[in-house]
Amino acid sequence: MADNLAQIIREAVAKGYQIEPKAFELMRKIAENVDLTWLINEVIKHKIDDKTIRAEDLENLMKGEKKETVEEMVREIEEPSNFKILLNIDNVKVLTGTAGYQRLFSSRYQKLVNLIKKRVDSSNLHTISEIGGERSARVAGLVYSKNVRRGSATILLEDETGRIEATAFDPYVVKGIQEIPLDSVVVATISSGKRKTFIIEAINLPDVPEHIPNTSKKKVYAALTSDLHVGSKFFLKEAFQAFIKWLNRREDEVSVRLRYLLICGDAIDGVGVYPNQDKELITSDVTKQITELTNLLEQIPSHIQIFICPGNHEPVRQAQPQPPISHNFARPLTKLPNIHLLSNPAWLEIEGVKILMYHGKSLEDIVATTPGLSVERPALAMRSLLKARHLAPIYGRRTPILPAEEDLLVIEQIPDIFHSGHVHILDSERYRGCLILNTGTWQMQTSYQLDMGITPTPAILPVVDLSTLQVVTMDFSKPVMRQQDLAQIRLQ
Ligand code: D5M
Ligand code: FE
Ligand code: ZN
Repeated sequence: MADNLAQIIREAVAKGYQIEPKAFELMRKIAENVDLTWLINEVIKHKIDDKTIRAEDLENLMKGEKKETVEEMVREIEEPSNFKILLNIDNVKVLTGTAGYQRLFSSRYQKLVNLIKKRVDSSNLHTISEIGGERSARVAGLVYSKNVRRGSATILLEDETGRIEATAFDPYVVKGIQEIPLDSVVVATISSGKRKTFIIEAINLPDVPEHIPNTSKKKVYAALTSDLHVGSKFFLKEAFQAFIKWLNRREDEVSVRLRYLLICGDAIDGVGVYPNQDKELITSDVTKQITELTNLLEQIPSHIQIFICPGNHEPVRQAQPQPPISHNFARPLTKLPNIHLLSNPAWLEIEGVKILMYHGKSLEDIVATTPGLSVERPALAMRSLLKARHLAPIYGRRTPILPAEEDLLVIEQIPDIFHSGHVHILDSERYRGCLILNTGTWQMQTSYQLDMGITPTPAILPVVDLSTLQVVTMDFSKPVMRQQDLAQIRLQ
């Protein structure tokens, strides 16, 4: 037995583990009665970062406090996956021209007013045509324009009965107006001022109510990511492969219990997306880029369900909502049974957790027009979208919006997780029970981003425990390319 003990200890040390003296004592005592090889292997399997074997580890296992062995965990994860695709937009009735946009905005207004009516006491909600009496009136309207000055802010508000120009002087209300995206629907309390002017006494976005998020009954993890940019010279292939290897090794609880991978747009780099992009592409053939993406994703264990929505680099219509990548391009991907191609945006329910995926193009417009917001904190810009209950409220800037019968960019339900990318900076926030995650990128800084002053946070993967909505981040940024290698690529 003593020989056996010495052998077991040697093996554990060779694997990089230290054995605490108390643990050593305990092992000596129990060596006669317990299968020590099994026990130590089990302890090691349950360890993630900790490299010390302690007496408690052994005791807990023997007491059966660590109820599950890895085999049990694996059995559990082999249960069928549990997800529903709640909204996948691939057939929109497209309209044209001004009339098309009028229909779209009317749909937006109706949907948001219905949401507002559920949220606030709507008994005294008036139309714009009814404003002007002695008393102040509450109206729901679309912010057509706004002009924020020092000490006051004027907005032009529109509903189906007309338009009204009204001004706020209260500093709190003026600040509120600064944060309201153009073309969003608000509830404003308006009173009459002197000489046929109107005063805004209060103004609010529809917002989401505080809610207790849905969570999974089982302990399962979902990896949320975006912006791989496969095909770009700046795609960090080695780092992404390190992620795939980690998934396959299944050495820790997170990788064992990881059942879902969400890719929120820009999976490939596409072509003709920004000036001189071709100089930064490994291949300017989109089909080859998709094949390369497929080659990577097929190495992911097949029990992991993969959901992919398009971004502004995919070969699909740019006007939002965007359909899933078409079969023409996606054929290699569709051969993998665990891959699900979704629209942008898309709604999912995974293990009971409601997830909104939206690539995030409109974040550029939100950041550009809202004082205090910046690309460094994309989760705060995402919070503005949640408050507006709309994924791309601002019309006519950098986010192309499709004229359609129905506005499918309204955030009609309350997500438990709101997932975006595009900005290439990992960031998260909690807002009223909702986990907001902007999931960064696997692409190093491009020359374009260098010019724009955008410093990405590549190859850091957030993984969400769906039973608690807690996030752990896995850092695959090493091995990354050295800066001098990058400089060389830029020079080419
Ligand atoms: O976007 C990567 C990053 O570059 C993201 O932070 C937005 C920014 N970006 C992209 N396009 C533009 C334009 N046209 N103006 C300003 N900033 C932009 P990606 O979609 O991966 O190229
Ligand atoms: Fe991107
Ligand atoms: Zn993008």
